[in-house]
Amino acid sequence: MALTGVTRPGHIQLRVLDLEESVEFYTNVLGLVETGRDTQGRVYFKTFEERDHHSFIIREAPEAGMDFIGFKVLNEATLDLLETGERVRFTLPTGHEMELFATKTILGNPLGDFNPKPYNPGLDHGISPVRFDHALLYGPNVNDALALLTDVLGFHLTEYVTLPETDIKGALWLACSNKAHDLAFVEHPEPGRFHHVAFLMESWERVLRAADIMSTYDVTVDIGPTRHGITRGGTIYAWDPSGNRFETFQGGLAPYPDWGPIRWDWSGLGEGGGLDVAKRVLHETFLTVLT
Ligand code: M3P
Ligand code: FE
Repeated sequence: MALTGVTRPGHIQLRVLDLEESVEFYTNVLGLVETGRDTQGRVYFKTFEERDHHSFIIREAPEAGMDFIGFKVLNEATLDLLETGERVRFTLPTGHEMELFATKTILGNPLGDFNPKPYNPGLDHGISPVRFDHALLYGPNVNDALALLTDVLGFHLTEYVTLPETDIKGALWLACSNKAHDLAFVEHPEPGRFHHVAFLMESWERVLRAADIMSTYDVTVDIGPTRHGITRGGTIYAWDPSGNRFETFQGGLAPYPDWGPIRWDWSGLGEGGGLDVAKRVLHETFLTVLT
């Protein structure tokens, strides 16, 4: 498919409780590269491989969670079509702030873009994911968010879970590309809650290496290493020092928009292995531990 309109996740900004502790964590454990700080005290990061100036931003605040998520649109003309101005920021029906942008400073990466080698020692610093991949958000009105994201912004629904004893969609996986998802939601009474930010790993071996690194640095792990039935991605869920969950994610389905969504019911999410193929339980933390 041609990527037009909204093309991909671009960045996410999280709140952390202690800035320097978090900079140390995201630099040395995750292996992200710090690319700048601004006058508001925010710290910007990219993965080693990413080209844009930043994909991950943190700021210090009394409570952890997500400030906003940004998606890249193809070009300025797309922004004009969708709204107006250089950046479009709006609140989703779930209470989350989303912004669209067309351009960002490009730093490139140390592998270069001419006859690049596949390897550089920088790739081995910490977990060192390939890129910021997706996020899972919790809030009310996920079906209104679904309508907005599909009807206006061109996302397609790849998988969903129906709430117990109903046909009502209570969890959604949405893509603006042919990834298993670029953004996901779970219905929740409190608006604007954050479940996790996911970083793409190059391989299952790199996910297992991430588990070794988590053990080395005493990172608290939530689930995994295992595979999600939903998306089929290999995964670990773990927490940063502020309690924000992050995921090291790999592989998974690459659905075309014409496939139509895969349907799961509530037992499929739990005993059916939707969340955890190996254990086949609905881990309590999945529904209750949020920032
Ligand atoms: C994901 C994710 C679940 C499947 C999730 C797949 C939670 O990549 O967003 O964590 O059932
Ligand atoms: Fe995920």
